[in-house]
Amino acid sequence: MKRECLNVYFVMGSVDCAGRDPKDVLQEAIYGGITFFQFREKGLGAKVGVEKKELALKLKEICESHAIPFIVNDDIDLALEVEADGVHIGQEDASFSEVEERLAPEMIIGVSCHTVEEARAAVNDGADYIGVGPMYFTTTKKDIKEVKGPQVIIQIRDAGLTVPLVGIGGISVENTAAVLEAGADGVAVISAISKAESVFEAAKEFSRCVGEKALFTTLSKNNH
Ligand code: TZP
Ligand code: MG
Repeated sequence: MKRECLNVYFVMGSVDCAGRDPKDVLQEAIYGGITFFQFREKGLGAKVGVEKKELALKLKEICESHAIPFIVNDDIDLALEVEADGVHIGQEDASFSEVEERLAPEMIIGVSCHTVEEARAAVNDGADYIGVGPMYFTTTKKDIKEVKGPQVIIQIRDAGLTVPLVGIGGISVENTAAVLEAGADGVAVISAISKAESVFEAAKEFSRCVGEKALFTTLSKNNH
């Protein structure tokens, strides 16, 4: 996969939308410039069964009509049923080999990593991209591991791992530059977009931030 796809990776489920319709939230985020989407239907009040599948299908349709990849968090059955573009798994979810075996070969597999060792293992397994965090404190995920900060991304890059990578956890427009400067290709964001007063403006701001960084990197490469 192209690493630019990961520039602004929006992650969301119905409970993250501050009472708004997730379809509207996703649509606005797409208009604002997100580049990747993960359906993460988790937490208190999250939809299950048929309702979860119906929502997944609607969100997938919105993504599809804007050529935004649609990834399902930790639910291989659902990903297959709705013909998602891929699956995202955490360290406590199904094993990489099980996921790989069940998915079609072209489907994307993303893995959450917290350390250099986990990142190396994910790369050896064949992960298409990794999500690294939590970068900063967050209340969105209840069982977060120790806050790592952008430092862990620096360590992963220093270890020679060039895998497409996003930082996740407590990411805001203000701290995006630090995450990118550490070596991330993009940022994965839930609440700073899904709960923003204007989802459109928030997504647009992230998109501008990541775009500026990309431009700066290209210019400095060309000057050296
Ligand atoms: N994985 C690590 S932190 C996190 C996930 C899913 C939550 C990120 O949410 P927010 O609102 O962007 O901090
Ligand atoms: Mg998980």
